[in-house]
Amino acid sequence: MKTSASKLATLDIVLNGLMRRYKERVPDVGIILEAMVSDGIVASVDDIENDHIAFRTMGVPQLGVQSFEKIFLHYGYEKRDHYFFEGKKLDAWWYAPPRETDPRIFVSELRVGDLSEESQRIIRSYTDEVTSDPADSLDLDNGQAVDAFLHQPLWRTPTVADYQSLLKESEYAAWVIYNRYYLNHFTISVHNLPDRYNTVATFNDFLEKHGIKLNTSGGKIKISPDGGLLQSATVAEMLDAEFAKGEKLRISGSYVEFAERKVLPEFAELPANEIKRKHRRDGFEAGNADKIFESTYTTQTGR
Ligand code: OOG
Ligand code: NI
Repeated sequence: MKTSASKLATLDIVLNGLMRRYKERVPDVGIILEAMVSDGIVASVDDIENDHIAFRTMGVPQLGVQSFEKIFLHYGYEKRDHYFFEGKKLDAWWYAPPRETDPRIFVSELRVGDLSEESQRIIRSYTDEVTSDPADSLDLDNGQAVDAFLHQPLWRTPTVADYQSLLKESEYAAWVIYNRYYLNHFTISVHNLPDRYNTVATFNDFLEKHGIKLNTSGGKIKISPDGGLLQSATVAEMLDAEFAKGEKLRISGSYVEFAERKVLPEFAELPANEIKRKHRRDGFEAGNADKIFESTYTTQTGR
């Protein structure tokens, strides 16, 4: 189905709002984009392709993916594959965009009911403040309203004690209780970059030369079993976060990811200048994602 021009214009407002706040929160973003321009990899930051963006949610009835996805389904995104992360107690889905130039979206959700009674009690004490699905009362055709919604606190500011208690059982839970719907990462597509930078391996070298610290969980390059999707990610930036009663704690914020999508075997003979997004490996890979989640985990940020 073709998405109307007005919906696409609203989607642009929402995506721009997300990226603007994300850049402010994650200094690595500006460092990487500026280095790509100054090293001559791209002429302008507008030439950089955003492979996908990602969000995290709490799996409680009135919130979670079923609520969050209403926003992007409205703008013409289509729900695709499901992924399950048993150890991390997460579900995730990805959404294909209405235009080839828009980022894919990856949304995950904590299986709250699988946590201990104590963690569930803590989480619900916050999420119960949201008494009905907030996406149902949001005017999705008002880009400013949606932008404000994505950056407003859904529940009260957590206490340091609750954050630390959650952190012990689920680093993901602790991340969401503080960071909520802030953009978790955006992803630079490397496969269309000039020759010396168009693989995750060579792009990682460029990043490390500029002092960027990479996630090492499962190795710096995460490779799908079919060999078609290669990913790497920075270690999340730390935030001086203000908690309830003015308490402060340094916690994980957001990070940046890099993706290389290889041309599918059936299109191997296509001339390079004819290769479009649809000719490359699409979607995600649970084994890669499992390691990328750890970009915000203390096992990576504390290295
Ligand atoms: C998402 C991790 C997974 C991917 O591209 O597979 C991911 C997250 O950290 O919330 O981004
Ligand atoms: Ni990602």
